[in-house]
Amino acid sequence: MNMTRREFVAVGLAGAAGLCVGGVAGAGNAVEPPPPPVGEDGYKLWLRYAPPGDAAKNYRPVVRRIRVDGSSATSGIIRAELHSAAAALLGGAVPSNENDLADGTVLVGTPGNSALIRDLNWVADLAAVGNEGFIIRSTRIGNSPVTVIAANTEVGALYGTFHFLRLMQTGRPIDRLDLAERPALQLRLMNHWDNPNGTIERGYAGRSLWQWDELPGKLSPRYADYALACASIGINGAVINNVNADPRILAPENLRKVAAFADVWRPYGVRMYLCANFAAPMRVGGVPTADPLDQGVADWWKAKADEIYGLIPDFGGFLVKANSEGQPGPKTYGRTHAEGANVLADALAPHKGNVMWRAFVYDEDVDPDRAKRAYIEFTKLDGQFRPNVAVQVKNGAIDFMPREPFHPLFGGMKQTPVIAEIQATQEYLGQAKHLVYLGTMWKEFLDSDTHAKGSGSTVAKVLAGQVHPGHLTGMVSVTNPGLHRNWCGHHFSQSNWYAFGRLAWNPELSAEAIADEWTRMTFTNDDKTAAVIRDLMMGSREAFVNYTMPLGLHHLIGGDHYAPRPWNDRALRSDWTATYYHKASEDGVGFDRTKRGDHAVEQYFPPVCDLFDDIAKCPEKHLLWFHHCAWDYRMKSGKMLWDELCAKYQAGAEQAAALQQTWQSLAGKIDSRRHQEVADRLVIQVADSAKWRDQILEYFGRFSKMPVPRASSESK
Ligand code: GCW
Repeated sequence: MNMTRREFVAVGLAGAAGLCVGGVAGAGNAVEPPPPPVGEDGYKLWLRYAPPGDAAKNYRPVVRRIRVDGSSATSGIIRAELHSAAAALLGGAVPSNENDLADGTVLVGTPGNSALIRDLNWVADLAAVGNEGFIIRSTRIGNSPVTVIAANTEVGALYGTFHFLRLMQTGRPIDRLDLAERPALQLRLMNHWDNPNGTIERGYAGRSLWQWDELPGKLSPRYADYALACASIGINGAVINNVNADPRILAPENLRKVAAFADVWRPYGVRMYLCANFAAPMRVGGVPTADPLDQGVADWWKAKADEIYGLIPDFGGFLVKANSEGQPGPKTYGRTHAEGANVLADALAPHKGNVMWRAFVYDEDVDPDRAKRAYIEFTKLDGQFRPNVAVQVKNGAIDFMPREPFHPLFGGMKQTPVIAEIQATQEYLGQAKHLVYLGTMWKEFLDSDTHAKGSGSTVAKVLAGQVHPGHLTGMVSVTNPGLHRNWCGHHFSQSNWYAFGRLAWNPELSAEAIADEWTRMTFTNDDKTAAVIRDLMMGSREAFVNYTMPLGLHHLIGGDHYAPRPWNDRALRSDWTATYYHKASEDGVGFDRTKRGDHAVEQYFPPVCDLFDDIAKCPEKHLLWFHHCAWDYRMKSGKMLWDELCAKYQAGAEQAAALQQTWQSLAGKIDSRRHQEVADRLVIQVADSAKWRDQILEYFGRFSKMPVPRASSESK
């Protein structure tokens, strides 16, 4: 079994050796952090373990020995990671201490694999952190001061180890630790939209990581490296194929390939999930129908589930996109989404598998407004799903727009577990060309108050099962890695993978704290430089919104989902055009979803509903999502809507240019290769932001019939 993260180790050790020189030279002295290496390619993500500068001298007495109890593959991974990370961070190898305990030992284990940890008798504390949580404590065993990383399971110990390493990577104190963590959400999954032919739908970082032709015999070292990266941020599963699912993934020969992955990932706690095509009983099984109420269909799914669990005993379950964008589904047979989900759920239930049934449906016959359709369909079915079904809902009601109000199904489904689907791959957010940190966007979503059970019923609390208690909780991300050497295409897109994992573990973390730790781990621990990078990330999504779709505008794009196409009025469906959404005319712009309009606001609980409905109170960031406003509508700033819109676009383009300037100022502060690669993409971003500004304003100007006021910077 290959679980030794060959590439990471190779790169890690090379890095450690290279970085060692600076680290050792500076040992014991207050030294400047070593100069950044010249050519980092981004492969190591946030697991570079660069020496933390001055802080290292405080770490050495705490990390003088390493002792990882247990003989499983997971314990082996913990051991290898702690050793290679500590060597790199501290500038020299740290000996192991497998048989006794010396002062300054870091001890990792579980009550099951470690007598020392059992003897600590932390029964109640360990019970409180559950299966995946951990405790990290500076304590004494006998007379020896030690640091204990304890968990109920080895995967919990792995998460604790990464937490401990993160403290060192970010220069935090480690000498008086007393912390306990457990993940807020159960399902923390990557959703890959990878096709069997190696392409990735909406992928911007090269071809698929999965080498189907070579499997199951040959296992790319990247599979283990990928799992390690996931585990380092608490991600505990991956759906490896596109929701537009090729049914053949369920064919026996392909399942054997899938099982080979699952074997690699198991010790990292990354469980395997698959997207199932609803018509698979027909397309793979030769059953004459896929009607979920047909006994032959139910039997086929049951036998298929049994076959999968025979190969992958800890298989997680199925994700399904049904009756959406041409995919087959239960409605094809006059059945409901609940009936469709339940036939799969029944097949998985004996094995404790789950179904994630997507709410990304927008049948035209449900309602003329695409934003309303999923809510209408799914709230009708609330209570009809089996307990092992979670409805998987995108953060907003349309489709991963740069800014959307939260989807009203959050809080709106009271008896059915709802899990959130967010998108790290930046399909509508500049893809891998623009520097856009999405932590702020996801926090805006998670902190939104649904008022489902009074004030404080935030989306985060809904997801954690604290509003409508249920037993399945989770958040998944349509995700971004591909074969590109740096995994994500843009170095900063890595931060979105990272932020997803951290938020799925703890949705209450702040976007700023996540940006800060990612920056320190990924680029530099130098306080000043880290602060500049963090601040630039924090403003990046708002800048993107400003130069693309401010004030609640959405879907001003065409088929590539990248360039401005506000004039796009022809597509296979009207709700794939831009004009359907912005409704610009001489009398104004925006979609009237109020109580006088199409009543979409009524899908939200009061007072959210009234807030969105009242033009005077509606947050202006959502204004044109909910209101059709005259071009001379008076904004809170006192400006007319048209002038405000122009100002937003101008500010956005200026913010992109400022981002570029700030980045330039970091030359020499981080390694030159990554600096240059980001700089190259910023050239594109700045040019494209100006294009967005000019093309959108030119287009809307045809309706407003007003001139574009001079930008604030021009009027000086
Ligand atoms: O955002 C849209 C994408 C489609 C995608 C669909 C979905 C996989 O443009 O490419 O299909 O959403 O989420 O199902």
